[in-house]
Amino acid sequence: MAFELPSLPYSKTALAANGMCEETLDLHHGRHHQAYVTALNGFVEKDSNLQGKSLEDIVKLSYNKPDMASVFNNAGQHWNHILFWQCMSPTGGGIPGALEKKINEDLGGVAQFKDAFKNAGATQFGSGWCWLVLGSDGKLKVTKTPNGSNPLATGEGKALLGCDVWEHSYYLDFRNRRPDYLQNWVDKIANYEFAAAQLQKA
Ligand code: MN3
Repeated sequence: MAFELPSLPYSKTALAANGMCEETLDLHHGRHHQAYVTALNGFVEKDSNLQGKSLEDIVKLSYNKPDMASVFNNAGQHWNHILFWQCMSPTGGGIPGALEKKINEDLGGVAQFKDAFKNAGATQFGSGWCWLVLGSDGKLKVTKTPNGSNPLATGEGKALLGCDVWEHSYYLDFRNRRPDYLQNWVDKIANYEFAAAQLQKA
């Protein structure tokens, strides 16, 4: 069973008013994410050890294995983008009470969380991701990973929210201004309802 590109949970124009234009979503979903899925399926086709494995299993078994770097990059990026589409919403930006309380307890407040998240994304040198993670100690933390890596692979915890800081994610809307993309993302695009639901399920 080949891996498939999931549909976006909103239309390609749905985030335009919030700072992510149709062309960004069209290219990012239809070209970039599709390319990771196609490449991953190509690797699975050629390697019987990968056949029948879940995406999560492939991410974990290929992590930090030099001879599986290409498999990991594409599997990680498929996993990351499946999450990323759900982490955005046309009605984003509002933080549900239960999540806000947890952010206040573990991260010192919403402003501190947003600063830490923006800083993680802005200081990820080159391509990568920044995350809001529920650690194994039960506390929220903000982390970053390079390229296609993620908290599932590193074992840092359960990802509640992930933001793509590869240039293809923001260049059409914000040019080279990654900090502005991140500010806009945490204020207007981030789907904290989804993050709260992930926290609830954990
Ligand atoms: Mn991307």
